[in-house]
Amino acid sequence: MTNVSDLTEILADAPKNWGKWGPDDEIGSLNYLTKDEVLRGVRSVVSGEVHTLQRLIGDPKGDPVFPGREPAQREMILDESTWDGEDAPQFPGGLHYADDKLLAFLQGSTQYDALGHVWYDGQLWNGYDARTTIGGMEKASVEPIGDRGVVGRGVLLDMARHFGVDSIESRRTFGRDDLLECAESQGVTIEKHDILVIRTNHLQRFFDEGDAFYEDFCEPGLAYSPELVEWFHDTEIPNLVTDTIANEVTTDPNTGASLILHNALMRNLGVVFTEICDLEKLAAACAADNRWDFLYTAAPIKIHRATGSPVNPVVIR
Ligand code: UVW
Repeated sequence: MTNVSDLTEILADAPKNWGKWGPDDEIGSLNYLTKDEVLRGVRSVVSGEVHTLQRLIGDPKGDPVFPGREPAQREMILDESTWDGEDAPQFPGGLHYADDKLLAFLQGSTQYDALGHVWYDGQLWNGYDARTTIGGMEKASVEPIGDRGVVGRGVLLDMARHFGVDSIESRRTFGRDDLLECAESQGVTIEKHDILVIRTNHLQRFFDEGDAFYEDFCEPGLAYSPELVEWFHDTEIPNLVTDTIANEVTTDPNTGASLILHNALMRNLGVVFTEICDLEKLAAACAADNRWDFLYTAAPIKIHRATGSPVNPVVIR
């Protein structure tokens, strides 16, 4: 591609939260989720209805992943057929059991990105040197996020419904004003420190289109603008959760750069990203009683030095 602007140039005047929570911070904007914020989330529970947001790993219909990654492969290691052979392990009392293992990209299913997952200019979140990623994340891995857990008031913005479509098409972008208009049309206010959950239902197209889904790949989603980033900064959003593979438009239509918001929000502001969620049942429930806020809870699996890890967020309405 020609005339692609550099992230350094695009984000030259963008705000940063580096140092705000000290020189050793690894959870960024999750620091906003204090005990009071947890209780604010609890107060949004009305009916006790529970929704889980993880997509099935090993879905017989396929697992959507970012180009270059592969879906997880589960391998059966032990099952009843193991005891057909003579070399089968023998246990006192005649115990048999099943075992399996997973070969998986840690970003290849519903997942939390570590804050150090993306960078430019040789620096990660909080200014950590990008060379601390070599061989495993020395800084800003997913482990501290898993350790802390994420609990707060979540708000669902159903952008597909707002745009009057079943699923948002490739490349379509939206910004701050669209989010605010969507919230207004749903009758919900996004408050400071809310966990923002955005539905596009774009991945329906993965299941409908098969391999054609990856042709000229460009997911729809939030597109970079200084106003949008300022809004995230001012509203102190701790966590952006979506049902697309990468939470934002893949290629920015204005600059040609890839995944600008990963850098403007995650690297610079410490906003934690949760991707590839299944929001369909939650969205239907919210639309049915026109209640769009809830208690959001999640904890990615703790993996030492990892760049991200699978998660099954739980929402209580
Ligand atoms: C990339 O950063 C490429 O992808 P994701 O954030 O979706 O894991």
